[in-house]
Amino acid sequence: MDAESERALAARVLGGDLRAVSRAISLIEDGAPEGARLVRELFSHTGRAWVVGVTGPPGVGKSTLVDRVTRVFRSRGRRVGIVAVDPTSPFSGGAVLGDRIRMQAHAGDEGVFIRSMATRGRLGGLAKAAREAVLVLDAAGHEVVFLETVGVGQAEVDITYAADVAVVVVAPGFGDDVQAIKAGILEIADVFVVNKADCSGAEGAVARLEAMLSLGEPSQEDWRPQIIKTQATTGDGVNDFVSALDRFREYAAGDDLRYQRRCRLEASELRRLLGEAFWRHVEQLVSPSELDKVTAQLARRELDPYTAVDAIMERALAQRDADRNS
Ligand SMILES: Nc1nc2c(ncn2[C@@H]2O[C@H](COP(=O)(O)OP(=O)(O)OP(=O)(O)O)[C@@H](O)[C@H]2O)c(=O)[nH]1
Ligand SMILES: [Mg+2]
Repeated sequence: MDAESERALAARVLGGDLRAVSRAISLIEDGAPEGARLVRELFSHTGRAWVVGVTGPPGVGKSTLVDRVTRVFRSRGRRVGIVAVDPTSPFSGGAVLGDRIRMQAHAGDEGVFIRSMATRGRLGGLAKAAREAVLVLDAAGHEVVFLETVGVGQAEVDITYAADVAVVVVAPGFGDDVQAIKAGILEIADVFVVNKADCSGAEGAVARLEAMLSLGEPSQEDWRPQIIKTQATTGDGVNDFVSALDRFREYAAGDDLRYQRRCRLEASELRRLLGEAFWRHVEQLVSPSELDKVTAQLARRELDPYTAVDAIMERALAQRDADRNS
């Protein structure tokens, strides 16, 4: 793809063309340089979407809930984007089918864009791809973007970093419900949902969450995470959930919290991109066999890792100076 067609694609994304959005996300998912250049084109047009991170154990009803909430935002005339990460988790094989059913529910509605992203064994790259997919949806004019992840590992915590509000969903009897959530996720939650309120044990799950919350540090000093009970299949409690989201949005705007969180996200993105860029630079400079030699020296304790890093850094910087002067 040449620069001109990339700019054309970016322009179509900005115009809200959903096929262009789909193509752009594919390029990003492939990790192609075109994806990075697209982000460059689009970035200044982003930052308007309200990003709702929804995470929780497999099968608790996250997709069903997002679907319900999407209907509410559609009735308010908002364009909604949904990025569902790891639908092929080994814990819930049927989820891709579920996503397909859900896409049918909004079929023909140009105001809803749904995209699933599989891990395909590259967790590190997934947080980046998900974050950039959100940027594309944002640039295309989606006012609300849901970022659904299965909350089982550190990668999901990282992904939730890209959200303006973090929602954790649990359900009674699901892998010990509350215990199944990774500790780090409890701390980032702004709103809790106990879904499947029709199933026995929902009250118990609420009580266990309350107990856990009283022990841990809240995500914000003066925001006590709310616990909402829902039955996503019927829509019961969904309005309460939307109200909780609205309240948090107001709170976050007033407190400049949204801006602070974005600073935190951009700081970590910047660090990650710098690391990647520096590593690419090193790879051009130091051959794989040389790196193998260093690795072997480290393993044999002939060299310590800090000295190794210093030496490589110095070489990279010296090379840059030499390139400049030539
Ligand atoms: N009884 C009951 N079942 C529900 C409720 N909400 C969702 N389900 C069912 O739970 C199953 C899983 O729902 P999903 O929405 O796919 O759950 P998920 O958390 O997105 O699942 P993964 O993405 O695979 O982790 C489906 O069969 C839903 O119909 C509810 O409130 N009550
Ligand atoms: Mg799902």
